[in-house]
Amino acid sequence: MAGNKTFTMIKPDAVRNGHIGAILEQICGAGFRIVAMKYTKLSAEKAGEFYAVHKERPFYGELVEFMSSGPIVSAILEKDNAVEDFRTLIGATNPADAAPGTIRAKYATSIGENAVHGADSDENAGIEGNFHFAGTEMF
Ligand code: 3AN
Repeated sequence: MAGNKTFTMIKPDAVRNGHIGAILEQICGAGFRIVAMKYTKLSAEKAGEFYAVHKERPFYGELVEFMSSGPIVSAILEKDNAVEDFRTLIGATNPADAAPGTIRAKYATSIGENAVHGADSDENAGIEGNFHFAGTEMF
């Protein structure tokens, strides 16, 4: 059965462009409940660790540099079928392919700077949520 939690980050581009409020409104309006949330900045080391699965990809260096370039909002969200429903809400990785109305269609500027992250499986949602919130009380 699909799990009821996912992990997200509002990425540095969306924070810089002033979209935190609009993105959180869209997330909550779609029925997600915030279980944990923080405004923080990843070091290059931490960003590299978070995206270690992409280490061999040609864009890894660029991705790490971008994700550590400014503050982010990270959060754990709760909803039935959370991972899949959140991926639908954010849209395709490349904003040019993202369905109209999705968060990436509205706020992403490129495939690399694509406004939000959403975990791609229940297993990764757990790993990523722990990476950012281990030891944090959940509400
Ligand atoms: P998603 O975030 O939609 O799951 P992934 O897992 O394929 O996409 O990629 C992780 C992150 O790597 C993306 N959110 C994006 O920021 C970056 N990325 C993916 N593909 C490219 C690319 N071709 N060029 C630059 N950055 C990319």
